[in-house]
Amino acid sequence: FDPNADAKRNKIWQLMEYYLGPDVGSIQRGIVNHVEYTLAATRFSFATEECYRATAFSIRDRLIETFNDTNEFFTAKDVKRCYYLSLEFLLGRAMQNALVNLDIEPNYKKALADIGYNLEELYEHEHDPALGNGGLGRLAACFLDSMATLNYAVWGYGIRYTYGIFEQKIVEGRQVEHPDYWLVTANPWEIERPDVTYAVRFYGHVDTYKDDKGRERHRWTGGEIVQAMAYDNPIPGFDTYNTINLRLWKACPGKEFDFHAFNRGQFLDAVKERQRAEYISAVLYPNDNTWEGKELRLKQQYFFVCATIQDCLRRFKKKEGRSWDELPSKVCFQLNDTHPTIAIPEMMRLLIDIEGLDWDKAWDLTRQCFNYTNHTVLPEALEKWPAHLIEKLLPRHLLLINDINYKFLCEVRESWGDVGEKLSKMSIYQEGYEKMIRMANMAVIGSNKVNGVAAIHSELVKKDLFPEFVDYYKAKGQPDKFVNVTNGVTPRRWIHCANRGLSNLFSEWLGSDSWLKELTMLQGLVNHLDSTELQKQWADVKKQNKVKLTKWIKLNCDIDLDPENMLFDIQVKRIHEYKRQLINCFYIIHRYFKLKKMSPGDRDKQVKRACLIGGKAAPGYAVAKTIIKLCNNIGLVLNNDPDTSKYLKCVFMPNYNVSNAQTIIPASDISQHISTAGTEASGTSNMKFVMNGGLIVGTMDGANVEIREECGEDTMFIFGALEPEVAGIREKAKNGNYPISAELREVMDAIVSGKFSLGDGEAHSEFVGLIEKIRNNGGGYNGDFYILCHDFPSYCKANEQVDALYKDQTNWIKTSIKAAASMGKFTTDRSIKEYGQIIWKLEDAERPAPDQSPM
Ligand code: NBG
Repeated sequence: FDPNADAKRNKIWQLMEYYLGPDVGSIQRGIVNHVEYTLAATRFSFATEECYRATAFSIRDRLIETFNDTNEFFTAKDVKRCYYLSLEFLLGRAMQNALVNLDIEPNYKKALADIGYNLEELYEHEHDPALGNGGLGRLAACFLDSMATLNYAVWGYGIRYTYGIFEQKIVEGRQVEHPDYWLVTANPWEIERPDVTYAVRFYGHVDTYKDDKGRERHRWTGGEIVQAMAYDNPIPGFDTYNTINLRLWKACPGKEFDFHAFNRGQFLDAVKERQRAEYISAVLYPNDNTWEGKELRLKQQYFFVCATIQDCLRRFKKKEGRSWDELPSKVCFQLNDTHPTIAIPEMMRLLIDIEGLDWDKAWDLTRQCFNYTNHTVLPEALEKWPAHLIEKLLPRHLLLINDINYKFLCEVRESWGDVGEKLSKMSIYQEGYEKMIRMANMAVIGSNKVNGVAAIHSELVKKDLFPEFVDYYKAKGQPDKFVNVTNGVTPRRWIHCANRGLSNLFSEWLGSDSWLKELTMLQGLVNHLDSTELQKQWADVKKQNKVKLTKWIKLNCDIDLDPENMLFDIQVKRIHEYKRQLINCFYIIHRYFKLKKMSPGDRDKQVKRACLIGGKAAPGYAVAKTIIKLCNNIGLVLNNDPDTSKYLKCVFMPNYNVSNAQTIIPASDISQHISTAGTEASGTSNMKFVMNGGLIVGTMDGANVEIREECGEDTMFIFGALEPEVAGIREKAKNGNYPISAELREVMDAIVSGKFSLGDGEAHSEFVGLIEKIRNNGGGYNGDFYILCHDFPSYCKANEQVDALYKDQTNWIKTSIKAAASMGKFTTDRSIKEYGQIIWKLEDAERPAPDQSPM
């Protein structure tokens, strides 16, 4: 107790002149001070790049104020906290988002204009932080925005990779990967915390010993120690004073130093050895929806999880007189896919070996604290680590996993008897030549709730992945262990930042900008559906966005589009066979052939289309890379054909990432979400497109199903087999019963004949390989696992329906408005509320408005 605390606080207040003011003058002072004192540039002349950095620092100052106060408030109220553990956070640029959420964008704009800088230009100076692959990482980023906005005491935890997802360049139609050294210009948004570090051990061995109470205990020693250092990234909420945190760990050399090596004169070698620690957090693995069993990846997983759980338990213990029984009411963890699942045995290790709890107590607490989100049912994405690798890298954890598994299987046997096959499916171990550890099984066994990310997906998780677990927990009185939380996206970034024209239109027609926090309010727009004024404004906004994208494409691809007259048809997402960019390519070729066969007069009656495709292929995914090459070659043929290029163009847009998405998505008339039914867990860009007035061509998969429910079937162009039909279609195909339409045959023949190979022998043999794999060669099983041939005819029909509706512009616009206005469900605010209520059981922890007066 400090009797002078109040006086001290008062004094500090006076010194600091209270909080930073939101007025133009205070903003300018902040920026110019950073130019001089942080950048050591001269305040009388600084470049735009310097202005960007100084502005970023000045915004960070404000974020730090709200971040500190929020945290102090959480601690004082001792609220329950949730920690979102993810190997990926695909944040996108921070500046505009921070200004919007802090509600000072207009004043920053004025402040900068007044000293000769343009705020929008500064936005473009920011390097896109891209610590994620695709939907899974972007979802985590949207979630952070909503967690802060909803005043939940949640923090994100992950890795501060030195290299984010690679930058994709297209050279001669092929993907070339460039390393994304995003920290090269330093990152003005993060707060380095050299004082927040934890030791993380790898390898070594486990001793057993008896403690003073005679209990058998384990001690993990030896091996290597690396240090995890924290970097904090403040995440401001929208329309609230709360700011939460994304804490990312960087791997650093351990604190101990081998003085023997030093004395032996091997100083440089010893330093080199230590430096290797940094390798752990060096690079994000560039796979989306596929698992790669690399030791370094497992090291990354354990590295960040070990530091995170230590950090969270330390925070829990900070309050005096805590009992461990309180843990589940104060702490919970959300596992973003199985990637951080090693956190479960790590928690057990810390509770048992370090805190001295007994096994059953530790397990009881652990099971109550963890929850697991599944993001895919694709078998190639399910993580399985060889038991011997875990044993080598994390010997203590292997013992704990054995205990967890043994005790769990005993429990099952107790309830069900010796049900051999079921037991082997529920076991953490997959037996065989090489024993494997199934991370998904461990996540289910160690979690309180398990959720999928869209209604159809959550059903498949229960039906196809974990049916035995579902039965078992039902019998044990936990029928609600498996739940659904449909994904969403944040309207702050994906409407207000990405499409200011549309945002202004919404606010004007709805009478306020409250829709940004209550997205269902968009429904109010439907009352004005017949207003020609609204329709005109709507069309204008779309036109402007198409013009902007046209410029981007001219700049990046040197291709001219006609934004006035062409329908913009967009498919942007990771390149993956299940996402079926190939069926899109087939249709584009088919459309081209149809145009070629028409008379010029008939051509003129057709809807003009620009088919825009973008996305990265995992560097090791050969088929995906061939698909990129094919897209590019189709573009070369079509765009240079004087007969048709006015009517149909095809562009592969390079380096699809968050900031490019913010330009691309608002410009769509239609977008393609055409995965084989049952393969896309949710999809989230589908939501962004519709909110921005684009219509969906899609299959009954992932969140498309729920979008259709909300917006109405008349707003979507749905085609293809339904999920329950897919297995039967594959079975029939195996038996040779698999027709291919004449239209598709023509397309395939053309590809095989070399029409799109452009004299490149290597490309040609790759293309032929693609086609032969899916084409039925004389009955028997064909390799069309994603049933492109089956879905192609209905896909063509869906595309014809697009043209028909587009020709009726008034109806098109009304449909587009109706669809966008019906997207209220798909905000992450709704998703996070569901997590908060159903899974985390969190209270609202809104901090009061800051008191500007001294005490
Ligand atoms: C992806 C799914 C998407 C889904 C995102 C976010 C993985 C493993 N899964 O459909 O493919 O939208 O997760 O839930 O990346």
